[in-house]
Amino acid sequence: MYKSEYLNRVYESIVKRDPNEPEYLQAVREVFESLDLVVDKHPEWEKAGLIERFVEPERVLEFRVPWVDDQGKVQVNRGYRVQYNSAIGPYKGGLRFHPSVNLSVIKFLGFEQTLKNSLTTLPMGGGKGGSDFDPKGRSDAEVMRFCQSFMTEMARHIGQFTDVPAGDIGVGGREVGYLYGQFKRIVNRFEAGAITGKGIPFGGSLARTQATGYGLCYFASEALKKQRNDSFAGKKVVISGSGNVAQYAAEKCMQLGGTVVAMSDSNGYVVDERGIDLEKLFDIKQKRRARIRVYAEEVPGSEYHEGCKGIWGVKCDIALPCASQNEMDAEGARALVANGAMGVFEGANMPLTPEAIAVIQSAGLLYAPGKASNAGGVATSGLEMSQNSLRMAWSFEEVDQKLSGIMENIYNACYAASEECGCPGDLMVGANVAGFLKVAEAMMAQGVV
Ligand code: NDP
Ligand code: 2IT
Repeated sequence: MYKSEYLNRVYESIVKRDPNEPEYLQAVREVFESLDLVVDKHPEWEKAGLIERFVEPERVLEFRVPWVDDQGKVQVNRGYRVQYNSAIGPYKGGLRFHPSVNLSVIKFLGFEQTLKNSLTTLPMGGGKGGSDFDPKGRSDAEVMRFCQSFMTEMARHIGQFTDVPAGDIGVGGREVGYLYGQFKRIVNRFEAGAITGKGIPFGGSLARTQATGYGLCYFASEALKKQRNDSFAGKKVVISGSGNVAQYAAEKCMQLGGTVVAMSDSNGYVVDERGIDLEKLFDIKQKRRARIRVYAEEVPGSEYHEGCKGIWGVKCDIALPCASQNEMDAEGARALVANGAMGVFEGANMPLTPEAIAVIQSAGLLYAPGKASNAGGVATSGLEMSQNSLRMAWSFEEVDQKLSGIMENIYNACYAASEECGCPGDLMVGANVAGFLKVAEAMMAQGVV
């Protein structure tokens, strides 16, 4: 499969060991394809067992999360924390609460996070966690009891110098607040740097809420400018999802002169050719926690379509998949190409199947992998940790400016690595190689650990 015998051997060994982890194997395969271009230049890696160590998480925690629902019935969920790699800093990465969560999903996310965090230029290792708990339809009190139970176990494994969780799907400001409250109570310390995405009054950073979506648009703007001499101005944009990342990607897109014509949730999508009314969307999603269908019921001229995948058939110039893994397959990618789109930038983690990536890249569209283009969220989490250590709070503008600089640096690092690998503009290769080289250098320097 790969030119490198070493990579073939390592890949076979993980398939043998974890055959039932499709998402994890998918993420590894993509990165190995890129490493195949550089591994020959580093014979020292094989001797040091570097890649074998890299594909094995440092620690995997799996635990019971018992809690009592509003009817007084005991519920039991499964919790995870994968402490993936600490070569360049404490484990760092979000928590996902969604019924689809399993070990394969958390391992793929931890693996991607390690390379992403390396790209941010900040000193953060990689980790990810979560639970198969479904917050949908649960009362605030149930969500609080669940978070408290989850943290009662997780508290012993995290800390500002050890492992720093944050949000992801199903974990936003409300959940982080409950998690932090229970953590503080258990450790009897105000250790703000142990969790990021906190509320502003208790150590959160301004612009963290916006950071992933804004950062995605800053990254896309760099690619448009440098590779197409173009910008968001006048572009039609389709954004999947309508959660944290999608909402602020939409806001920044509009500020940059784009028109967001469609957005979705896990039930369906809305099309509004005049541009999505963000005030309405924020009200529906942030305040009412309602379905996106309500948008079409309340905004004349917009349409609702059941099912998510059809969203890629909505004509646009730029697509920003911001919902979940494997949400765009080859058929979706072909629809975008047929409609003349110019670029796809991932806000979600691994939203394109490998077949979809092949369709997009071979048609010559701009393509950026999530580990580069969605890194603004965790980068701003890193800035939150810095502020917590300094016991200071920076202004929104200061954080936003730093975020924009970081995204520009990530783009430049990915582009430079793509050139060095002989495929200029292949930002997937660039992100994988640039992210890995730094982790590899740190692991080599630290010996066999
Ligand atoms: P949210 O929970 O805020 O929103 C998730 C959105 O995606 C919702 O609209 C949800 O719809 C939809 N969705 C979730 N699962 C599926 C699915 N299986 N099929 C279709 N739609 C789905 O999460 P975020 O916005 O924070 O996260 C979105 C993506 O961005 C994830 O891939 C996450 O890993 C990634 N990411 C998040 C970062 C962050 O800082 N939050 C940073 C970097 C990446 P519904 O409400 O119906 O479930
Ligand atoms: O996938 C991601 O980068 C996140 N969910 C954000 C992680 C973080 O620690 O801010």
